[in-house]
Amino acid sequence: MAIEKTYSMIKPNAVAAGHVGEIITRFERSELSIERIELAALTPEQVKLGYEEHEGKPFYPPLIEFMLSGPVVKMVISGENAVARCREIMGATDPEKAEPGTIRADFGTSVRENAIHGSDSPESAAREISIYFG
Ligand code: DAT
Ligand code: MG
Repeated sequence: MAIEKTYSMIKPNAVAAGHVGEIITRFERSELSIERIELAALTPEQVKLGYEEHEGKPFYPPLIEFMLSGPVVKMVISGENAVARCREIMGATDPEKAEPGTIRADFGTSVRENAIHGSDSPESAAREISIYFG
């Protein structure tokens, strides 16, 4: 199995609600490692580039606005199959469809405000680490 890196970020709703510690604990208790972590306000340029694939979709403008509504916690997470494993720990995009015990099931409040982001491939991870960490 491949050792990979993935990009993850705790979204503004979960930071504002005070769930950062609990979310980080889930990664610390997993076999994955947090390599890098930083609380930051994103720039409009970062968010637009990060979500470029969704430009033109109806949910895109409110998504950009939401991601700029408060600070996020940016992370680089590494380990075996980190991309897929991180997405398992996160749960499905829609918190109502996410497996019980996943981060999105427990801390997501809507499809948009689903508490956490995780890259969808090693290529996206490399791109997103460069966008968000520079
Ligand atoms: P994921 O974050 O699981 O990779 P995605 O890449 O399809 O999901 O979408 C990116 C984000 O956009 C997602 O985390 C929340 C928002 N989003 C996606 N579909 C949505 C929808 N139908 N309504 C509102 N927001 C949506
Ligand atoms: Mg995605």
